[in-house]
Amino acid sequence: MNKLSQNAPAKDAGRSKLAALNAWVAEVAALTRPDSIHWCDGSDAENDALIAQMEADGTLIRLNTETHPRSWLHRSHPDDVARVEHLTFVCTPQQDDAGPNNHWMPPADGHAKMDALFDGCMAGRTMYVIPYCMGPIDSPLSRCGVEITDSPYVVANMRIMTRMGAPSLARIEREGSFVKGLHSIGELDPNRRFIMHFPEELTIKSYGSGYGGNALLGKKCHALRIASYQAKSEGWLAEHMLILGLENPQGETHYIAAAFPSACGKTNLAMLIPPEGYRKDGWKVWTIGDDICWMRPGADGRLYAINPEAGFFGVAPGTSQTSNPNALKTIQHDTIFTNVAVTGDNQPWWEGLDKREPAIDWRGNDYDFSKGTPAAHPNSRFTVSAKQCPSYSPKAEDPQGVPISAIVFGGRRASLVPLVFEARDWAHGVLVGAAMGSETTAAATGAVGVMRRDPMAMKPFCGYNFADYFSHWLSFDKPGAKLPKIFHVNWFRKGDDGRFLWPGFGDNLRVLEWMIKRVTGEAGAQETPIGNLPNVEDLNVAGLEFGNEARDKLFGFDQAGWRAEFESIGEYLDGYGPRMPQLLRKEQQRITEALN
Ligand code: TSX
Ligand code: MN
Repeated sequence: MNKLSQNAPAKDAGRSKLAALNAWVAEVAALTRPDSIHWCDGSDAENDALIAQMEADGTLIRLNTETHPRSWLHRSHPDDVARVEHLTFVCTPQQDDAGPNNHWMPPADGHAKMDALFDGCMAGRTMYVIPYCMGPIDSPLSRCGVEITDSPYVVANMRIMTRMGAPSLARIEREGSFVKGLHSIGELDPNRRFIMHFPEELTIKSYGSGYGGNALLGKKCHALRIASYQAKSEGWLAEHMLILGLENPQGETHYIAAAFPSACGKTNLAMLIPPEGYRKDGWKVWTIGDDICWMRPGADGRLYAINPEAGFFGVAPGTSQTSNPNALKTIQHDTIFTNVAVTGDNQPWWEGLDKREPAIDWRGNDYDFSKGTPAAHPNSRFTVSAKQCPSYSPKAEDPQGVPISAIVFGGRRASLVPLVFEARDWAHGVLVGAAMGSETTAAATGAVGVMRRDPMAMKPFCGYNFADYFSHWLSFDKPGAKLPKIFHVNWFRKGDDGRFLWPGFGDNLRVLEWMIKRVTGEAGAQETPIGNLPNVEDLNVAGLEFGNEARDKLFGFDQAGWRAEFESIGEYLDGYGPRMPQLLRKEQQRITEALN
């Protein structure tokens, strides 16, 4: 190493709880052989210097300073634009512990494979040591990690997405334990790209990608895969859920956590603006988080939740003044855009934003409208601090977390599944989550309209066997527990003519209102074998007009269709083998019988 290690903890830290961290950093440096080591303190000065360096070398391009102050465009390698599920592994000693829902490798093989790739990979580069905290820095629900990376773009993003720097290092020194994440962009060769998790060692190794979910290790790798594993042994839940607060005209706020597979508008729901009539009456929606929720039972038996993230890493395409005005306000300044297009006057642009014409596409080429390909990459992103969101809840920083009144599962289903139903009890709700499915959109796969099951929207993110995960969920139902009610929603039901039957967006508040009124005992429902459905009069539909078809399909129950669905659910659950909890299978059988 030809440069001093900047900002490194004092030498006497060797005798403190930072000894393990210092030893690991030294071990990684010996393997990857960087020119210098920079310990990130999270300060403005540090960020300014990194940004200036990235602007100078072209990693970041400054956007229009009048319309988007202090905002930047990053163009990733064109082969490195999304998470790589087929290269993502969970390395547990027993394959059964990773389960059929994960790619698996024995830990020793995983380490050997990764260490060979990391050997000397940081030569000529700076190695950044990023201490971070997932969750409010003073919350008992929060957990710390340290990411080592050779990407300054990762540092700038981690600074927005986590509580990064000196306060986190201090917490690590107090607690001693932290998740170790090692990342290198490597050669960006898709054939030499892996993301490996070692849950028992609280370790992540990611090589060959600079893209968000593969490189910002605090997010999917730590806060979902590693945390879900920790949560199982420690009695809590790490979930792929948004969290919002719904304030009624009496000033009472109920908190809702909701899991949806991709392309269902999680960020839009988290930042929902109530319809005008509701706003006039005093209803408000508060955003706590748009992607990840950590919850655990409190002393009163309720589940208390925090958002472990400090920012939004949101999909840009489709974000507009009609779909999400709060997101647009959030990203007006101090935002990093990745793989979006730009207009002639250097403003960020993406499909669905507005009617302007982009000038340059996400690869940096002149945009050619006649080719028919999108100007922004379909998975292009914004990275922005949650504090910039107009609806950001002050409770998001509360170390105690917020009590959850309702858990919502959902999917994109053109047929069969009604607008909303309520699970009868916790075990039924767990089945509803386990059976979740969604139809693919062009953005995800190219094959449109194919139903994929994605239990609790955790298929790519659960760090252990799904059968054990369902058992863990079921285990929360015990004496003294005051669990939230569980619901299922479908904003995407279509009529025979292929048109969406529910207006969605702000009008989804009507559905949230019904849920909360079910929780407080103020709203009615009709009992059916699949759960409790609102009668049309139980849901406030004032100002909306529905024909008979819409009424039937949004609020009705198709017995024959559900019989077939429950057969398919049974087969799906059997695929998880003998570890599958009997209670879930019994629940599936009970409903199947009621349907016959
Ligand atoms: O995010 C969505 N939500 C949740 C909003 C709080 N989207 C966008 C999905 C892609 C990410 C929706 N799309 C929703 C929805 O509730 N509903 C729909 C389907 C839909 C699309 C357009 C219209 C109505 C429904 N109406 C018009 O275009 C006029
Ligand atoms: Mn997500």
